[in-house]
Parts: sequence; structure tokens; C-alpha cells
Amino acid sequence: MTSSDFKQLDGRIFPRFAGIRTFFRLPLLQTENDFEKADVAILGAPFDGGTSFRPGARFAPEHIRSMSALGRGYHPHHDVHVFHKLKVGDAGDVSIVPQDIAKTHTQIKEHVAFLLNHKCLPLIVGGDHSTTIGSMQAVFEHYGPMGVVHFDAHTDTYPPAWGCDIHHGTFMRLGHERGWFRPNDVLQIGIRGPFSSENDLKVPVDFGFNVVTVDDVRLSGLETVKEKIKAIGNGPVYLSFDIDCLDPAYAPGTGTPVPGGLNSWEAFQLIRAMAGLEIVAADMVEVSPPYDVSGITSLAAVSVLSEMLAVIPKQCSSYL
Ligand SMILES: [Mn+2]
Repeated sequence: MTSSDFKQLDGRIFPRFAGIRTFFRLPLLQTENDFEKADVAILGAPFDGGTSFRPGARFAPEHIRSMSALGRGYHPHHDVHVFHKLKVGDAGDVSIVPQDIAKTHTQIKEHVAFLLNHKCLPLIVGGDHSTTIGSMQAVFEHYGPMGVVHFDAHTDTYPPAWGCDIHHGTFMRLGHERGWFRPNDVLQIGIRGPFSSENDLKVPVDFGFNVVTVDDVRLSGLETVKEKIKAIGNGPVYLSFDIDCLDPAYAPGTGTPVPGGLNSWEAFQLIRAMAGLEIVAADMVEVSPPYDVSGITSLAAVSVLSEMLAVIPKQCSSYL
């Protein structure tokens, strides 16, 4: 496997259960030249020091790499073969600091900045949702204020906990406080209760975010939500996907599961509606393999990553 061709290992020539695991059986990006050539880099951020309940997301990049041996490149809905159209590679993992959230976020920020400076779109596999803070900071410093499509059971606009301003439920509040967003272009999808108080829903609305609950998705219909996605304005967009937006029946292996979520198919449909948006970075977070069952959560994550990759090509050449 070399990075010169950016091709997946062929499962009909080299069985999918064999070989050294990389994301989607793609080449490992190692040299300066590899990063110069690549369009998209899939980067692991194996950190779970921001979790408030179940840990384990530090093992997600490893498990998602392994499960992504089942990932294929042709996407029938968009009629695109992602790995023919784009040069995609595995950028390895960020060397995070297990005991230090601030140092970890700096490390993630620097890795993501490196990718952006090489015109390489970052697709980050966390890690808990605090890892998004490092990635978003790099995106903000590179592009300025961004729109956000945020799939999650939780709004992640929560206050400090245990005297710590930063944990895995705060990145949307911190981003708002730091001026990273175009608030009218922020969409949160999959939100559901029960909540600690009415503030849980009031705070993001007061920030100007458009909050779409699972009730909204089911009662108003997917088309209504797709229209909200398509209404996001011009400019850079960050796509952040917390696997707990899915119902625990589809994604049990996560830090803070909440019943009554989206099913996998609904999430795929909504990501498909993002084709045409100026996606500049994306992440997949909160998979916790120790709580997974038969790898179904990691498998759902692989499918979401495939959907993400398929909406990148429509925009990639215009801004990279
Ligand atoms: Mn989250």
C-alpha cells in the first residue's frame, strides 16, 4: 500500500479481514508530499478526558479503523465514487495527552491546522465531543466564522461542571462565546430530553441557533429538516456528528445514550441534504467501543463517514 495512488486495498484481491488497519483501507499519509497531494485526511483524535459519564471514546479511532474495512467508495445516491474523485488518506492519530484537556486541544488544533495549510480537508474521528474544540479553533483561525450542522442528542451548550469550563458538553457554548459561528447558520439536529431544566433548550435558542428536536424530525418530516439544511448560507460549514444523535438501538456504544433518537437511515438522508454546502471540516465523535455491542456503533460511524465523504466532492474543488 502506497500513498501514490490513493486507492483502497481491493477486498477481492486482499481479504477485508486481513492487512494492517487504516481508515477505509486507504494509504497512510506520512510524508510532506502525501499531505500536499491529498484532498481529504481522516485523522484520529483518541481522547475521552472530557466525558461526564461513560468513558471509552479514546478507543474509537482504533475500532472505527477496523470496522471501516467494510467501507466502500461508490455512493449510489450521489452517483459518485468518492475514492476515485478525491485523494483520501489516513492521517494517523493525534498524539493526545490523556490527563490534560488543554494540551490535547492544542495538539488537535495544530494537527488540523497542518491539514488545512496543506489544502487537505480534515475529517476527524474522536474522541469525545470536547475534541471538536481543538478542531473548530483551527477551522476558525483558518476560515473565520463558520456555519455548523451539529447532530447530537444534546445541545452541548452546557455550563461548566466540577469547576471546569471545558468538558464534552460545552463546545457549542464555547464556540458561541469565542465568536466562531455565524449564529443564524447553526443547526442542531436530533436534540431530545428529558433535560435538567428548561434552560437546556432556551440557551441555544437565545444564542440564535436553530434547534431541531427528534419530535420536529418525526412530526414535521424529513423534508422540512432538509430545507433547513439547504437554507444554510454561503461560507464555510463545519459538520459535527455525535453518534448519540442516533437511538441507542442503533448506537449503544456511546458516552451518554438517550433513547428516542434518529435511526441510521434518517441521519443518512439528512447528511445527503448537505451536498452543495461549503463543508470545510467534519468530525465523528462519542463512539465508545467498550460499551458497543458486536461493533454496531462503530459500523454506524463508518456509514456516517461514508455519507460525509460523499457530500464533500460537490464542493471540494471549489475551495481546496
Ligand atoms: Mn455532543
